[in-house]
Amino acid sequence: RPLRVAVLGATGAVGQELLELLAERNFPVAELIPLASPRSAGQSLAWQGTSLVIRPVEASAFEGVDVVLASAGGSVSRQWAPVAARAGAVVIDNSSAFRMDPEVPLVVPEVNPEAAFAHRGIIANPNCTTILLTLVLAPLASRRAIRRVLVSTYQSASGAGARAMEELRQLSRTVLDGGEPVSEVLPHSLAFNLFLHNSPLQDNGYCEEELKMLNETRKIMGTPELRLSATCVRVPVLRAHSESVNIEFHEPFPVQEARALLAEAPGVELLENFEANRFPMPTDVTGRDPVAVGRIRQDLSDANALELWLCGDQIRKGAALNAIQIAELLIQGPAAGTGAVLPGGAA
Ligand code: A2P
Ligand code: 11C
Repeated sequence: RPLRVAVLGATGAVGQELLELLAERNFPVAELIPLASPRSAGQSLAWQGTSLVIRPVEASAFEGVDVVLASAGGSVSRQWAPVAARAGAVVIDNSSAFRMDPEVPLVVPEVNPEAAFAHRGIIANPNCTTILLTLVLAPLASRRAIRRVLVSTYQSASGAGARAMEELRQLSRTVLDGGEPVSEVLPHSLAFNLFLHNSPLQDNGYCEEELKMLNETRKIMGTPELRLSATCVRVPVLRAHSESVNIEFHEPFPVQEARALLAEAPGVELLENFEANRFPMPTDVTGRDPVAVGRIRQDLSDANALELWLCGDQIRKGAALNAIQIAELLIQGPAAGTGAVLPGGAA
């Protein structure tokens, strides 16, 4: 049956994409309820040829709601996700609030679909850089166990929200006009610049985003001992994240075999042309679903390691698309007997 769907944070970068994807994917929506802060409440929003009034978040907003797609930040989720779950909705939460809670599944549908069905009202949508990484690690790990991952990220402004994207446009104009760019959204101006990720630094010298990559990758892949070290960087790109990934196995992994696996992997697109020196770029994936991977090569310094490069749309697969795929998975139900879900399978 069609569902009553609330989008919490409907005016944000991810919220807007959620609305677009619900329409584009013909998600079975009986009623769409856009929720945002009191700043936006009362304003109207166009969706599927109708005009919807944005409502403020309050307990009554979740009555009779089947699915809440939440993307309004951690503190809003912490406050309202349990309220919505108690009201009987399934909350798919894009914030980091519940990701490491052992009772909350953390799901990338192509990687650990079966985990979704153990939910108790809240399912966490992973960090964007982590989603993109696991899509590429999982097919390789299914063939040979991973010993260690070293990853550097090149993260777009979209990861910091709609205001950061708008500010990148504005401050780029400021620089071109000879002015001094001053950021009000991020710690530094991103215009013609880059800086280490702006999440809080921990005592061990890593920032929160880097530790999310470690902890969330372990949980999604079901490998609590996985060794992974990340360096996360914010770059002046609008909405797609890139990652340079070094993956060490316990034995050599032939490049051709890895390439063939990734070419077939769900959610992944191989984009590599060594003759033309043409590999994934943020503009190749902007507004698109797959994670593009390329320049898969033998690590010259380690016979057991591969190097590769990937790009994925942070707002789509890194956030909104993954959340909607989780909701679609719940509608399909677990495939009988296996716990896995067949694409397009019926409940
Ligand atoms: P609003 O536009 O009313 O501020 P982004 O990540 O792109 O910055 O978007 C954040 C989203 O979260 C927006 O939709 C924003 O709504 C929403 N939001 C922020 N604070 C709250 C809050 N206290 N209650 C509900 N929604 C909020
Ligand atoms: C970024 N990945 O690009 C972050 C934003 O854990 O959901 C989202 C943080 C998260 O800055």
